[in-house]
Amino acid sequence: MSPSRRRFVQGLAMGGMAASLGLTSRSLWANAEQQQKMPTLRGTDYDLTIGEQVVNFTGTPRIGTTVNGSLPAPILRWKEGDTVTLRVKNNLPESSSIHWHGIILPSSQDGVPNISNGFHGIEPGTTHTYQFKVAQSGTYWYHSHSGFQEQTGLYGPIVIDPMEPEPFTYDRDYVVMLSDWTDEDPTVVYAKLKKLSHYYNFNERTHKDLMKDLKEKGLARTWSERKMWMQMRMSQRDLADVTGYTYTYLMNGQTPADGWTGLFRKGEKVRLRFINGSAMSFFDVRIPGLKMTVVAADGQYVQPVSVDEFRIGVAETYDVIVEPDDGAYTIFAQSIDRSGYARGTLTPDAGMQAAVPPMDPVPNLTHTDMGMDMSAMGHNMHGMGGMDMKGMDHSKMAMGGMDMKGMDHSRMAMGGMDMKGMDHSKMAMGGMDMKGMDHSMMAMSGMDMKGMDHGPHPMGGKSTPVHPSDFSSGKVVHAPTEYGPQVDMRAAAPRYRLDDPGVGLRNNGRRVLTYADLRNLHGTNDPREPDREIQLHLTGNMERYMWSVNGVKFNDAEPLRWKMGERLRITFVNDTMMNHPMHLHGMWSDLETGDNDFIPRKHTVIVQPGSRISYRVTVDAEGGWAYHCHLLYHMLGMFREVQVS
Ligand SMILES: [Cu+2]
Repeated sequence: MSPSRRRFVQGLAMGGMAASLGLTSRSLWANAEQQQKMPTLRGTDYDLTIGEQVVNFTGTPRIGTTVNGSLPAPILRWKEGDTVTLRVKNNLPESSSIHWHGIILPSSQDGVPNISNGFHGIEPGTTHTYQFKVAQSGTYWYHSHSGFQEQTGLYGPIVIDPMEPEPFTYDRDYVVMLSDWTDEDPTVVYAKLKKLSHYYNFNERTHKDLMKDLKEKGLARTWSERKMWMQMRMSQRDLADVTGYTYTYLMNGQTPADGWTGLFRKGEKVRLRFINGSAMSFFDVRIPGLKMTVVAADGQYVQPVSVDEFRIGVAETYDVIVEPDDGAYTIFAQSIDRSGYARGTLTPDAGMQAAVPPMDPVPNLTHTDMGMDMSAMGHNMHGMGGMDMKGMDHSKMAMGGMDMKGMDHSRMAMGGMDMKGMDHSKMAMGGMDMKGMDHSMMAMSGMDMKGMDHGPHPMGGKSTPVHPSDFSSGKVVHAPTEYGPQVDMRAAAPRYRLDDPGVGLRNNGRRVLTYADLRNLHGTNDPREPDREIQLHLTGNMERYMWSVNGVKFNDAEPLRWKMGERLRITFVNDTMMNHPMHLHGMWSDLETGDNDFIPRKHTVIVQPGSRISYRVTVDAEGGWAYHCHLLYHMLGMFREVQVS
């Protein structure tokens, strides 16, 4: 197959649709611009048909899941204040559903089978009608909440025009939907992950890496570092479960070979509505040569912030405004593990393209990402590797009557820090009276334990009551259900890292957006303090590809029961080495960034590995709601039902 022929086939995202339009390959080329446009449906009344169709992203025809013959599904363009009616016909041979992601609506319209009130999915051959009032504006999306249909194509953008004029101006408005496509059957992908969790991960460090480390760091340090990672049975390259080995990354349904094209005229301001509609992929997005002004996050206006780059977790959305000069620019979205990228071009001329930058090097996870911030411990782990912990007098650790013998120190010996062996239940950070504890005593052999930050308060002798607005002062408690073979790691020192751009984006010379940059444009919507706090630990056993919340998988978990009218603080602690995009249906997540006056609202929040993060939820929507990690293959276990009454 000639390169041009191959490119053509790869770019032909909608084989079936093109055929139905009666277009030849020649006229398809001529209509390249037309094909670049995502189909858009407008108004208040919609007929959507979910079906199967032949698609071809890689040169091999496959069956995709489409809406009205389109993959991604058409852009739905609503107006704030309208009541929309959507009749969804299911032509698949299996039950289906559509969930309106980030849309505030009654539980019965949310589209999650067996959780949304009275909704049990759309059976084959039947039509289900959704109807609700559109109470918000901005950029959102919709997707199936049945099986693995989201992976095979059932996702599409939602753009809601506001009633009030927007707080910024622009001349052009494009949706940029990022997604991941695999030629494999998603059930096969999942089965492979269950058998071998790193099946798709070819980023494991190589012999070449080892030689490089030996040269740069010397034998002792290299050995101790490697030993530590091995003892923890962890990989520094657990960045993505499913990678470019099977994925083709798409921008508005276009492969990197073809690339999506957005046209502009010189002098125009262009609004780009980024939506991550992937099943599993985080993207780091930049447009070399252009600053991006972030104006909305998850559909909600934020105070404009100018950046070079942002990370977009699965299910998040960001609106940015760019002001291109008279040239072509590449919209470059590399996957978090640098195994591939999605690509598009902003250009004044359909025939003009810009250079595609090389991908950044594959980053290594650090101790920060494990919830063990060794830099905060006064010296890094390398030093610990050579430290003789056996000689340490453990009796000194029995501080203020706290029996530390229960903590298995033999497992801590050397750089190992075997997280399995480090039994936090014995440390009972939660209920224990730590007042009498002498911190100076904890400085074990020069290892500053202050860096093992269980929060500013809990170990500090102060008994000052925690002010509810101080989200960062809570204690970290590992529940008893976190102990067992279902959990292979617990973060020892999970820290708030709102200003951390995350693994692979630190100190890269570019101005990278962080959650600390997000400030609500109009001020905090609900200034009430939280009435109570719920701590949810994101847990898993990576080796067995088991995912859970507080060590309990969805099937074994009781629903979370919340009361109408209460104001909650949810604190997530990520006890794993991966980013999890946590999505609460039906209610806003008011992200605590430290600025109480301008709390940004989100529907999906990335919880970085080994970190914690807090948001407030005003419980204002009755009924059943889904609450889950939006990574498709984590979701089966890392999921909770919420019942509000
Ligand atoms: Cu969702």
